[in-house]
Amino acid sequence: MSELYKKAIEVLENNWRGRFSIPCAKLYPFQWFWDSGLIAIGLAHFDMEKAETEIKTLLDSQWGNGFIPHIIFHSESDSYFPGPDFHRSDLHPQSSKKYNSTGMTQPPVTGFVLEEIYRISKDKKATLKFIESTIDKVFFNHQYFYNNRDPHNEGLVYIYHNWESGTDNSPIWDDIWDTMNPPEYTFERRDTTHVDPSQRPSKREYDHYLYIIDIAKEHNYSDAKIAELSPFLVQDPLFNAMLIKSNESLIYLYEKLGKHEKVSQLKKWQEKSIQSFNSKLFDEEIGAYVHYDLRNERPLQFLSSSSFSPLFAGIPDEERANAMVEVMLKKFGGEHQYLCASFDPTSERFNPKKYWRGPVWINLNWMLYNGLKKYEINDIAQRVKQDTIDMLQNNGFYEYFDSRKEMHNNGKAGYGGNNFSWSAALLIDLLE
Ligand code: 9WN
Repeated sequence: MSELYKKAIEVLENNWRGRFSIPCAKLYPFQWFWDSGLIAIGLAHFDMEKAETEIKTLLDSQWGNGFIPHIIFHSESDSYFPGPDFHRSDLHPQSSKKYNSTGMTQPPVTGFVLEEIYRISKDKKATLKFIESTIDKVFFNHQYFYNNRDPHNEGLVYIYHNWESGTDNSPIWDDIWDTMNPPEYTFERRDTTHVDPSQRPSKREYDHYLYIIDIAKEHNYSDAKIAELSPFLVQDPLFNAMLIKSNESLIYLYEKLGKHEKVSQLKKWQEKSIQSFNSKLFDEEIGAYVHYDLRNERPLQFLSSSSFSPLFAGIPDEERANAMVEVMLKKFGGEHQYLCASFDPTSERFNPKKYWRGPVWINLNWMLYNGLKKYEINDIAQRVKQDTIDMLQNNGFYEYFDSRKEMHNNGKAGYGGNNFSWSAALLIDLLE
């Protein structure tokens, strides 16, 4: 076992809180939806019981309507803002009676995480039993999305907040902020006491984030009202690719379990989703997938690492996949760059140090690696893998990394939180 692998295990063990993992001490002291799923993949390699517990705890937070929140506030903590008192998700009539949480969600990774855990397991029979006890909750979550987040019945679900995207202050959202003029809020930021403010979103960006929550709260988090009124209503290629990838895994696992009743519904969703995804979200001019602003009925024509995430879900055909990779290499893959920046490095909105406005994130790299392998684009897949290992090796288990190679000479090119769980978890999976 290499030193790096051992350190990754240490990070995960330190971030374990008995029934779930925190993404990062102080900065993110609770359980987060997509972090939890991705962390479980790493845990499964050395402690299957913890991996299963992680997922069970996450699914235990599910609401009466199938919704799963983006943060589950298991404990009180004054090191994070906004907490449960600001979110007030209890206003929703079907919210969890057991846990405090937010009233927004995150990319639905759980379906494919169950398949990953099954792939990793050395005791398939026992793991299948665990999957049997949890899979219906994941199906219920997908049903929530298709029934409540797809107003035009297109098979594409919307997100109503940038925190639902997981790519929180992507420059893509700038176009939406331009359509809004929220009040100036008075509040105490906590993130900027843990991390250099130049690597985090601005105060004005936070005003927008809080304002969207206030609109949702005013209507007790009613999905119908949010669809009608939220200034942020976006069909996100990353979010929808996660749903499609998870649908595919649920089909595979239900068939394995010999439970065929749910499979026909999943296949119906899947067919419509893939069809609309390819016709509505692919941008011929850009040569990759882009976000669609449903509130203002317009595509948001920007390249980001989300543009390539459909490879992971097998959405483009081979010809399109290969053409997309050419676009990626041209814009993101020069010899002085690590793959893959989170935003188009040739754009004037690119910022190599700031959160989702440019730095490389390990979860998106992990998806890209697996997506490239799926299409047998093996040389680029190997490059993504090696770049990922090098960045972690040179700097530590940071939250995000500078994509410019020259910045990596002194081990200070890791940004955001350190000892970050999914960076460790997905490294473990890459090294296996
Ligand atoms: C808000 C926990 C989360 C990740 C997100 C990442 C960041 C939170 C924040 O941290 O977002 O959800 O406070 O900045 O952007 O992807 O899930 O690691």
